[in-house]
Amino acid sequence: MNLSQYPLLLWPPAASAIAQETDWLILAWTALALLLVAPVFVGMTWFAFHFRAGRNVHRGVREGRNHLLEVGWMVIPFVLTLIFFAWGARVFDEDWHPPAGATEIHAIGRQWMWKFQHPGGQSEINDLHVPLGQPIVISEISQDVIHSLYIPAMRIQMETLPDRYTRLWFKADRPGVYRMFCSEYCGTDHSKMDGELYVMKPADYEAWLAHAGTADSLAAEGKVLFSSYGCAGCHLPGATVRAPSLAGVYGNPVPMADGGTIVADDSYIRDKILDPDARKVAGYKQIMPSFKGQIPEDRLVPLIAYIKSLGAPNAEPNGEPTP
Ligand code: HEC
Ligand SMILES: [Cu+2]
Repeated sequence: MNLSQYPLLLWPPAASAIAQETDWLILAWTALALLLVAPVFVGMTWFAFHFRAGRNVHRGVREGRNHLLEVGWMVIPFVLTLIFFAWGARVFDEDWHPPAGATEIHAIGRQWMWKFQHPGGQSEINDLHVPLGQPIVISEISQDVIHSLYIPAMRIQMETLPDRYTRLWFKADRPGVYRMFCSEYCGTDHSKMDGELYVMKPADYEAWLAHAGTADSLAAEGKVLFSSYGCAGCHLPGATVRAPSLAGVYGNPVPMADGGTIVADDSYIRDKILDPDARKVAGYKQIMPSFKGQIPEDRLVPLIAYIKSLGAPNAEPNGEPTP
C-alpha cells in the first residue's frame, strides 16, 4: 500500500519500493513513540490529580518493590526500539548499496544548476530522464561549493561535494514527473536550483534517448578529450616518455611508490589527473602535469569513462568498451 495516496498525510508521492518502505518505517516509528510516551503522560496526569494539595492520601515511601514491573518497563521498550534499529539498518543498507547492473548517470552541481550526463553521451540541465524499473546510480560531484541532490519522491538525498564523488541510487516504480531540489544552502540562487525527474516507460525512455542522442558515448567523448588534453602523447604505447598504459587500470590495484596499493576507481583517476604528485605510482618517474583548473568536472566524467572502457592489462587502448 502506498501511503502517499492519502492526502491527509501530507507526504510527497512515493515512487519507489524503498520510498514506500521508508514511509512505513516513519509511520510505525511514530506510532511506537506515541505508544511509549502515552503511559508517561497518562501517569503524570493521574498522579497530579491523585496527589493534589489538600487531599488526604498516603504520601510516604511504599514498602516492597515490583521487580517484574521495573524490569518490564525497561526491557519491553528496549526490545521494541531495537526492532526499529534492525529495520532502519536494513533500509539504510539497501539505500547504500546499488544493485549490480545499475545504470550510472553523472550529476554535476554548480551555482546554480544541475548537469546530468548519461552513459550514451546525452546530457541535460536541471531535468533528468530515467527509465522505469531500472536501478539508477547517480554519481555526484560539485564544480564549486557543497550542494545536495534531494529527490523527495524517492526519499533519498546525497551531498554533492567538491573534490569527491558521492552517489545515491533508486529504482523508480511508477511513471511520472517528480521534483528534485538542492537541499544544501549554496548561495543567492539556491532556491532556483531545482529540477524535474521524468520517470518514463522503458520504450519512451529509449525514444527520448534517441531524440536527445549525441553522436558519441561518454567513453568516445573521453577518447577525444584524451587526445586534446595531451594525455595520449604520454600514455599511448609508442610515446617517447615512460608513462603507464592505462589499459586495464580501472578497477584494479595499483602499486604505489610509498609501498601500499590503491584500487583505481573514479576518485583515484580524478585525483591523479588533478593532483598527480599526491600519490605516486611505483616504478615511474612522476612527470605528469596537474590539470587542476584546466579540466572541468563535466569533462573529467567522460575522461574517466574512457579510461574505464579500456580493456584488460595487455589490450591496446582503443576506446572500444570491452564487454
Ligand atoms: C607528460 C606526460 C603525461 C601526461 C601529459 C599525462 N600523464 Fe598521466 N601519467 C604520467 C606518468 C609518468 C604517470 C605515472 C607516474 C605517477 O603517476 O606517479 C602517469 C599516471 C597516470 C595515471 C595513473 C596510472 C596508474 O597506473 O595508476 C592516470 C590515471 C593518468 N596518468 C591519467 C592521465 C590523463 C587522463 C591525462 C590527460 C588529462 C594524463 N594522464 C596526462 C605521465 C603523463
Ligand atoms: Cu546548490
